[in-house]
Amino acid sequence: MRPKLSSLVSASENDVAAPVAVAPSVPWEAAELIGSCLEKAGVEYVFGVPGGAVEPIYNALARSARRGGPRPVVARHEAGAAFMADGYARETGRLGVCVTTSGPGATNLITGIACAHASGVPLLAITGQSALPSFGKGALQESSCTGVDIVGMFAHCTRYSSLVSHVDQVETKVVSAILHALGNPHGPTHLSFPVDILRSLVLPTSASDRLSALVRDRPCLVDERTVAALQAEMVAASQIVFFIGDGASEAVDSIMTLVELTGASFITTPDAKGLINPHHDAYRGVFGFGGHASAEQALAADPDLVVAFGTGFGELASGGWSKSLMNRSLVHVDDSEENLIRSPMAKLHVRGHMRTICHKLIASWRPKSGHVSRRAPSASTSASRAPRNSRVTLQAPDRYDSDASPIKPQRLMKELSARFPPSTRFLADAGNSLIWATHYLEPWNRRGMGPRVRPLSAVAGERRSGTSSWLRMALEFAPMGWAIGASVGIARGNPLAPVVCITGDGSYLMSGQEITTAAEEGLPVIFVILNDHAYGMVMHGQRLAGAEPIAYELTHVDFRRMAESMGVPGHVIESPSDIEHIDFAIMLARKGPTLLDVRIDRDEVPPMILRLKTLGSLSA
Ligand SMILES: Cc1ncc(C[n+]2csc(CCOP(=O)(O)OP(=O)(O)O)c2C)c(N)n1
Repeated sequence: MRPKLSSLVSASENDVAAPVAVAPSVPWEAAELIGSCLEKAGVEYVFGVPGGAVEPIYNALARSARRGGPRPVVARHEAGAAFMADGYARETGRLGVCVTTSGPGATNLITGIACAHASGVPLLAITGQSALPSFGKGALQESSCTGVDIVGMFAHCTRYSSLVSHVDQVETKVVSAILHALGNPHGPTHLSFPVDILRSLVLPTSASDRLSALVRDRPCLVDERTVAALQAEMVAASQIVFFIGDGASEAVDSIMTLVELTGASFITTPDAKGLINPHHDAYRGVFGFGGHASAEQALAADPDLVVAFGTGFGELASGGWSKSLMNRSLVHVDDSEENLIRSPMAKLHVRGHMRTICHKLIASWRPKSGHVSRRAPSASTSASRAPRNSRVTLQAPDRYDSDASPIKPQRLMKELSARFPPSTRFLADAGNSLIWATHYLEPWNRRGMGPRVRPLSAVAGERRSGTSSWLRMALEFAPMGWAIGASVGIARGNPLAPVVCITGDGSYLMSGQEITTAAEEGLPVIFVILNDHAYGMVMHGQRLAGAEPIAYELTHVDFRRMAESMGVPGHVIESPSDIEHIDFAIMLARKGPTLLDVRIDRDEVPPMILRLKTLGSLSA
């Protein structure tokens, strides 16, 4: 039976700006109408690559940019545009929008849209089409159902994909696509517009009148009965572990309060590490891919209650669906039905708005007699550079401190953690970057340092999104190059926070051209390339599995010179001492990107055994 949900909080969940577009009383071009709907939905930027079939949209964006409305950000490849829109949406909580021309522009976009689909990121993809009367006649770059069927292709990786075949559909379909993208669960949507439709004149209807309010005011529904059941479980339990997934971002400050009240310890998925303070004394590390033995031990100690917040238990997040996590001690708290159906073995599912659920648990918390709450860690202690959290065990602590040359990737993570300010947004790309960052990156982020500390979103230099994270990754689809585009989108969405993109040389050779978009936009993104002249993850995977050593070597590239040829300053780092010669203050003050070409010790083995086991390359 579907549980009854009640609404506790009517406050809006989004910080979307008030609309400024004014609808004319005379007909206007459909492309203008699209721009006005985007503006009502709080859209500031449209990431994309232009082309003939979307020329009317760029014309509309040019006019909108002049009056301070949505404006284009031009990527170098359409997948990069989708990754930028993805990063922007994750950082701001707003809708990410990307636009491409028909045919190859649209097909280039697909990897980025598929990635957003796998991660549940709210995007709207707009593609062009040749004019309706030309369908079926072999028009240039035709992508209708009689050509390369782009609406059909996107149907498999979006929540809504539609061809707008009449001008009177424009407003309704744009509103539908926006609301589907921002609905529950979030995800990408797609609209394809024939160029003659974009140029057609249309009178606005009332379909988008309520769009701003619908986007802004999200109900905070919870299932009261199961919240009470969880409350009882928590009071009865003597040992509680919280398992935090990346879907728990809006609730994480409240989860930290629950950690203090209940004395629970907590672990995270790799992509939720950025939501918490890794120096918190109740933290036991990352569970899953690239994670820590201490997190596994927290579950192996057989806690009587494991409460999972905001996770779909994907392969890399769940340690390959580990039985130590997915068993009868599990309670799953989530607002996503898609996530909830992934934990059928759980003893309880608590469905609803996670922050509201946590507020209810906090308000009604009555500990057993004799129970002592954990003392909130003090912000001042944490802000000073105390020793690292010894409760989170590292695979190779000696490498973390090693002065050896070439620089160890573990030591590089230590340096990145220490050298950038707490507000920094790190991104880790597919490949070994993701593993090294998951395991070894530990910046001094103050999240969860006691109730008197302002939440992360209120710290100077932070922009309110309710989804702030200091470490982002695309854990589900994991396309190489995601972090490169996404870092541009995050920087565009939050110009006050430094952005550090950790990527591999293989990924950079695939997508590094987007650095020129960062330069054009004047965005302070630091691109850190783990240069091992190899597809390192492939090389180590083959070595660990005893497979044929093949197809991993890459050309030696001097990425600093490559960056300099694009007008971007760069540094080569071969040993830890090279880092001393870099002026980080100057780098951070720069209105534009910087590239660090780090020649790492490529023989260091990242903690990646788990993936090989689930692939069947190693015996379990
Ligand atoms: C688009 C795409 N192609 C292929 C892969 C498979 N893959 C995963 S990691 C990897 C190697 C990445 O090499 P590099 O970017 O140099 O990073 P490293 O592992 O060396 O740090 C490959 C080929 C992928 N994830 N995405």
